[in-house]
Amino acid sequence: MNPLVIDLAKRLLGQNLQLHLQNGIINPPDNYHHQAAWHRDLPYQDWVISKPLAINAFYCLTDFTNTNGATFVLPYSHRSDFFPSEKFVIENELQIIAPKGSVIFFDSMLFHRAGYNTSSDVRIGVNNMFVSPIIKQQINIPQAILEKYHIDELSDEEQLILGFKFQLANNVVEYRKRRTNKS
Ligand SMILES: O=C(O)CCC(=O)C(=O)O
Repeated sequence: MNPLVIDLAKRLLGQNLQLHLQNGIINPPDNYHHQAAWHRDLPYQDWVISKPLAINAFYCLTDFTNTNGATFVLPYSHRSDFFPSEKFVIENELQIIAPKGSVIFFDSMLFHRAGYNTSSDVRIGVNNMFVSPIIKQQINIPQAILEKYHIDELSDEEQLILGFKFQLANNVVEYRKRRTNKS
């Protein structure tokens, strides 16, 4: 809910957006990391779009250094509908060196990967992916939240970000009732 992050996400995605997923990154020394291959976070998509549909806010909980496997990105690759040549990758890949507490913000279609950790320390981060609500959540976050919280404990803004406002109607009547209430 960091207001700077939410504000930036809204500038890019519009006022209606939801959290698609959160994943923790634990990159231990001298270990293959399963995110070490180039990928987009809207996975397996070989198209591009003129405006972002999804944005990552990747919180660095430790320093991200050139020895502990800091994230590599391929600049501008979110604008390419195919994976670039090996030559392009070698010449353009960029490692994001960032101190603990930084947030790396990028279009989720940008090709990126974890680096190999040759240091003696674990690299840790939390990735938050925000999407236009036409993209569904990876898990049903509202349902998971309601196992612990009552909806009244959440502000309107929290309900929006967590996806409460974009749940599927269970049937046509429910859908029409929602539309009527809106108007
Ligand atoms: O470990 C990293 O720096 C990359 C993480 C990643 O690719 C992801 O969470 O999608």
